[in-house]
Amino acid sequence: MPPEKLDDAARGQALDRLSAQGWQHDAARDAISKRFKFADFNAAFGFMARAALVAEKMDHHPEWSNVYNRVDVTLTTHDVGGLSELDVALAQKMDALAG
Ligand code: H2B
Repeated sequence: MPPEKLDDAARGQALDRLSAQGWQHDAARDAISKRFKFADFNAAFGFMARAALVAEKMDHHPEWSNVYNRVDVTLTTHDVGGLSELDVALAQKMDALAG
């Protein structure tokens, strides 16, 4: 089943929850972003390694970059040109992995 773009009600509900966890919505792209900060590079890269395995299992992949202890993540569903449930699910999994 291909993902579906969230409708306005579902997007609003998801963003309410995600913004409380530090995710920001880019309305122009219909994407969410968060900066994760860790103690050091080892912790940041460990998070990326664990998140990469989750992303590959979901077949849903982040746009992200790393500088030392920082990981900047943007999630959107390229196939639908905006947010889908997959982005919400991956965001929640990333938050759980980041502890
Ligand atoms: N990741 C993201 N973020 N968006 C997508 O639309 C997407 C993906 N599509 N990973 C998947 C892969 C698709 O290309 C494969 C063929 O399922």
